[in-house]
Amino acid sequence: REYLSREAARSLARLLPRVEQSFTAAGGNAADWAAFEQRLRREWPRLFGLLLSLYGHQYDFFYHLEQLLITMANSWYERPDWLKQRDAVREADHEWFQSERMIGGVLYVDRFCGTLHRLREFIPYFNELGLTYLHLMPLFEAPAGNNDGGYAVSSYRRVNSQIGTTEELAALARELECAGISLVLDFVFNHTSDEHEWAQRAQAGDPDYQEFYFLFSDRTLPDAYERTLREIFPTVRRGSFTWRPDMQRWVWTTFNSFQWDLNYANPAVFRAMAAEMLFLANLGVAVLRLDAVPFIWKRMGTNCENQPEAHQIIQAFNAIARIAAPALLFKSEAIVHPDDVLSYISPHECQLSYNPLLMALLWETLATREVKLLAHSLSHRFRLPAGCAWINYLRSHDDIGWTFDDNDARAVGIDPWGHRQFLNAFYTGRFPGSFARGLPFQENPDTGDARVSGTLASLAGLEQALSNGDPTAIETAIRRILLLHSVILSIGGIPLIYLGDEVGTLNDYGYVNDPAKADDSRWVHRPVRNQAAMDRRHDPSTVPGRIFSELVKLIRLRTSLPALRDGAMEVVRSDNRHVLAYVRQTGAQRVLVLTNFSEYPQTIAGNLLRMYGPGVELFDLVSDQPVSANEALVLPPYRFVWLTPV
Ligand code: OTU
Repeated sequence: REYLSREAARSLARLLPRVEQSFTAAGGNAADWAAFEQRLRREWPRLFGLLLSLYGHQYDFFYHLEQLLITMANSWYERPDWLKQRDAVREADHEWFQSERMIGGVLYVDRFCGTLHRLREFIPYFNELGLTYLHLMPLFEAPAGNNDGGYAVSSYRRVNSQIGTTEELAALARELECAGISLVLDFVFNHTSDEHEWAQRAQAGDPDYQEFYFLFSDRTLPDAYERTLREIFPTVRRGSFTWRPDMQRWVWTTFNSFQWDLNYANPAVFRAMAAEMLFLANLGVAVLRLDAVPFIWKRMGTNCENQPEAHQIIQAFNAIARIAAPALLFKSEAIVHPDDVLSYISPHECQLSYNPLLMALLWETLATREVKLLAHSLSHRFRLPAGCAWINYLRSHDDIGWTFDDNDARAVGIDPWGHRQFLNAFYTGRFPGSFARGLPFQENPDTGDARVSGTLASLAGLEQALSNGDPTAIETAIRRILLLHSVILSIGGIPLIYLGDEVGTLNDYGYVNDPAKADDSRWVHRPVRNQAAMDRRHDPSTVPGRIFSELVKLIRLRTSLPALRDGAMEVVRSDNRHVLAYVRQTGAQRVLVLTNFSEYPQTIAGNLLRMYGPGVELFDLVSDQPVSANEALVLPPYRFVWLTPV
């Protein structure tokens, strides 16, 4: 440790004059440099330690350090003033994202409205929903045809020309900010497309760029790695390597054959991606969604997921952001075992993270009508370190995987393997009595593993109910959709709405006619904008109108309740296996939330309401009704209450 701090100080003393010189030569002023230097001095011991551990054994380590610092200083110099102002505001209020006013939305620009230019017309709609955070799905250059929904990035700087320009994106970021909405974009940093300039230079034989990727001339190493690797997209292609006849090389491709994994053991890759990250930050991005974080470091003999170096790399990016783009936050996208999901979440790594466990278990609870696995898992897995927040979502552009912990399941009497088989059968409509219309995704014949595709509404029973024309079933499906949203709006963290779900968008089976999409069932739940439903959103006699108006009501309720800020949440007893109960409290305000996951009325004893509720005479904010804790409360099918004192 002493050695480390001595070397950190020594290296900074050597580097600072050169970095300052380059900053001044570029035209940077003294005040800006002072701000940069102050943050650099604060973060340097941490950044230096991480980089030394990752790359200190390289003969040219010091060269990479110097280049990295120059990149950071130049990026700070180029950072637009409005972003520097936002940096100052958010550094002073670094828990801004814990507010009860935070509501997220996510959409594909091309599928929602075609272009960035047109997206501006929908800002009033986003405001109507109360959005303060908007994630635009990948919109940069990508190969024509199949590009994994944009997750095969050919340039991190050029917007796909069909969607717009980089200048339009930067202008939109500012316009959104003026409307109170922070822009979220992906940082797809595990891989590039095979059409990225780096990959093309590698294909042309440039050895510097060949070292950006994992290339092998024969099967020796790929075979050795594959002994312990998991297959991510087994129905598209077996194994994790792709043969490139033009190069006579095997390329590491964890996902599709056109997505080349980057080699972060090479400091030049780390540095190049840091530059891309800062470019995105300077466009006005407030939160970067770090795609596929588990995969970024490979180690022979392991599954090459969640390696310690993967954490160090993200922490180093975090330190770089603190120095050169201080307001930038990271959102971890790790859809893995809950322990591993948690391992990425810290103020020094990713401040935000998807909550795949809550997502999967809400669907599990809808299928079983029993809350035991959800309540047990949440009771010991929901709490996060201070300064961090969950992103709670119901659906995303991806599949649903059953990522609960096997021992959590066994603890409540559930056989984990059999249960996953049941859930897949239930949500693909193969289980008798199922209300869901989903599709299997990536069924692996070797392991029996599968995941599920489908929109929220189709999985919650609306598609089946509408096709049967059954009014009771339609009502039930609407109740399920609202119940799920009630949980993500009240449980703690940032709720994230998958745009389209707010008006009950159903599966779109048309993707099978497009050869670039046909073998990826996730396209069933990536429909185009549902304008017809959006037009009916204010008409309470329609299904979209019912969902939209009640959802907006819940959103307004959330934003008016300080007790719902941050993530402090306590699961409490309901003594009813169909009812989830939790308490939210901030300062003096306390809210008790009860949710009935069954299609039958359920009773909660008065003594439990008195024990956990915020008083004896209560008020349910959802139904606008008084509730007395002197008597038992009967929750109608799929109903929920948010109880405050009268
Ligand atoms: C992510 O998902 C994206 O969300 C996907 O849309 C992409 O296809 C993929 O990366 C490649 O860029 O396997 O089924 O936790 O579960 O990162 C989705 C890791 C995925 C993976 C996750 C990945």
